[in-house]
Amino acid sequence: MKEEGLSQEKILRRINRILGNDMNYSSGKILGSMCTKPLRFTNTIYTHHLDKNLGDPGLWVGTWSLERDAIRMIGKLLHNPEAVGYLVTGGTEANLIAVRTARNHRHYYNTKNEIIVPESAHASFDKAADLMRLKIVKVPLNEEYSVDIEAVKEAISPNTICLVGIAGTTSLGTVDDVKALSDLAIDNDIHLHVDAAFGGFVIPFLKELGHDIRDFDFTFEGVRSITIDPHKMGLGPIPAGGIIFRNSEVIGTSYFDIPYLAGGHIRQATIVGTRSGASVIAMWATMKHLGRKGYREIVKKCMNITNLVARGIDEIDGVRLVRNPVMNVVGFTSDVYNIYKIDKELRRRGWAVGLFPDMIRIVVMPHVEECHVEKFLFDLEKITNKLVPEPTPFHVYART
Ligand code: 0PR
Repeated sequence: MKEEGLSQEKILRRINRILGNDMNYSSGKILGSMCTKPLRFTNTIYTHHLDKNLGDPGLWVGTWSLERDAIRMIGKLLHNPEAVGYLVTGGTEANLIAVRTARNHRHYYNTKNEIIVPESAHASFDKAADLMRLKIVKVPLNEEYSVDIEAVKEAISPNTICLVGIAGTTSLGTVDDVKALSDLAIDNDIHLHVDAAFGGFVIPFLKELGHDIRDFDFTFEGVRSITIDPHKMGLGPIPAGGIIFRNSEVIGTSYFDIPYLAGGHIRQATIVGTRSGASVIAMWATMKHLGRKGYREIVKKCMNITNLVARGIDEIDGVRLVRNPVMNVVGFTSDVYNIYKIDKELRRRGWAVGLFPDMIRIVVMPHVEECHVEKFLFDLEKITNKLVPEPTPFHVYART
């Protein structure tokens, strides 16, 4: 930092110049992100409340009451009016809190140490296992890319403290058989956590639109907690993740006492202390404003465009869908071309897709329009026409 500060105009000019290097959602080139542009209304509200800190909720009792109301709204979406929880920094923190709560269960604290997750689980579970020194057991997927229930059954041991099911996997958007997982969790008295970070704001609306998609929420007795992220398909601002518990008893072993706060003594189960009130207020307002109808329309548009992408990929020689999309996530691969080279060529043309070990992922978020997808398919076809057939060195998984 220099002794003398710069003028605001000079700084703004510099910011504009530097941020010119950022990508932006409106370009339509961001095809591999699970975040999107919030509504202008959401942004306006967010920027008005940047000083609100839910780490000390006694000072911000109005904001705090909006958080409880937002959690109630999300709880009802997940068929549980008794739900309790927090809006946190994202899916990673939400999953950390869930695993910690499972670990703290009075029957197994300090004696049991294994969590069972599908192979498709997000890296946040590796982080949780690492931070809490738990053993993470990864269970293979079946032919439809959801977790193999028989394999979960076999993996359960006297040391298991938590089963994880995913509703909207990071790679393909598939939904695990949460009913079967719930039965296993009840039979074995294990915490079942559902990671619906992405699918939580998609599946309920797909159901309302008549899609045949699996249930995943508190309707199943064994589900004790759910991650559902506003800053993905909830159209909330960053940061906004959600961790929702079946009831206050489930979360009861996870509180830390923080007695000295300016707003008075609280109990807190979040990982972070100081926490964005602006995110909570903006998210509450976004849900109130969109209502189920608003979300349904957004999901409908995303699915229409998803179907366009899927059909388009199907029609291009040399590439193929990994599976029919269940929600607005599309995975494709190639038996003819090196997909890492396809990814490289797409990037050269400005497309930001997701590259997984064996496929390329597209997420059709609300900022993706039909015209973007048409341009993308045009480029993809051009690339495949130009590439020399060559197998993908799947063992490499590096940008070539
Ligand atoms: N659970 C699932 C199922 C997820 O897909 C993700 C993130 C998380 C948990 C963790 O959420 P946070 O990132 O909020 O902690 N899924 C995205 C992914 O890894 C995150 C993302 C978002 C990546 C935007 C890229 C991007 O541009 O693909």
